Amino acid sequence: MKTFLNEVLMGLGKRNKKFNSKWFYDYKGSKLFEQITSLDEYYPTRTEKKILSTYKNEIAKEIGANAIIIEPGAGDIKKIGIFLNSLNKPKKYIPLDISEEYIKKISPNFKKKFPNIPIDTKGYDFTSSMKLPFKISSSENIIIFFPGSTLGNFEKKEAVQFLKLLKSKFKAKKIIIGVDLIKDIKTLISAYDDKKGITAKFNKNILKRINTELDGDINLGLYKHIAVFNKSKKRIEMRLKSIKNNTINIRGSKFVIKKNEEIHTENSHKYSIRSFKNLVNEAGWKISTTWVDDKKLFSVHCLK
Ligand code: AVJ
Repeated sequence: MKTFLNEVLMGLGKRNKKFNSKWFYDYKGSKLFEQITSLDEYYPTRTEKKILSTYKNEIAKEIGANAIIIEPGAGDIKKIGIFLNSLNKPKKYIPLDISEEYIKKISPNFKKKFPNIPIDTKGYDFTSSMKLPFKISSSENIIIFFPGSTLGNFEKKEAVQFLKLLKSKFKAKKIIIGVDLIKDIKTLISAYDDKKGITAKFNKNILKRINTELDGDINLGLYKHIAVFNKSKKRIEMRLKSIKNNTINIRGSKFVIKKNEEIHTENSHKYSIRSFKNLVNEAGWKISTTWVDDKKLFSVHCLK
């Protein structure tokens, strides 16, 4: 199994050091991400919410009756509520999150707001090969709700694989998915490098976790948050840049980090409607509807 320890040791052992961005999300990291979503610079969350609310009836029509809605990486569960009351007899809502502690704290709120909709909250890493923590039957109207442009964290190949997996493993009939769009670089970069420094804290949370959970000895003050736009790959990359030569010790393994060396911590791919369509088709899905805001900052799609 790929544990946090294994992946961190592997990631630091590489010439181009990197961590998987899923490790941001312990309880603390999930809280920090919640703060990011209300920053002025971070346009995706509010824009996507607006799209979901403007088109909730059309979305409900796509979803159809008696849906079982599964949300991988559900986080604060704030988006499903936007269109839930527009749905025709939704059967069940299954939010999944890598931080069980966080999602279990969040779900009572949902129960209060929607007492008539059964919710089955699970701590589950949707990128793992572990078997699903719930029973599923392909005769059900299974809908995957995957907002937030979480798909953007995957490399292209992984994104295709994941979309395929939603059919083969999750038995999805349709997918409602949020995808961030390519736009001017300034807007993109400031969304990932905010003035208040919340994104910097979020990025460094991974170092903090290494220290507390893996007995690491990283001096957090020696690392600087940076966000750059990779033009050829059309993605924001977050990195942690060391300002001095230093060493990292983790349970008997020692790593030497040079001044100005960077640890790559996240990719956030941006798409055009066309490049997203190509990706979707490669995975055997078709776009049935696309909804965007008037500034074309963000997109929501129904795949079938
Ligand atoms: C939760 C993956 C959609 O990529 O925009 C926010 C995470 N990272 N700020 C994104 C994130 C830095 C976010 N996703």
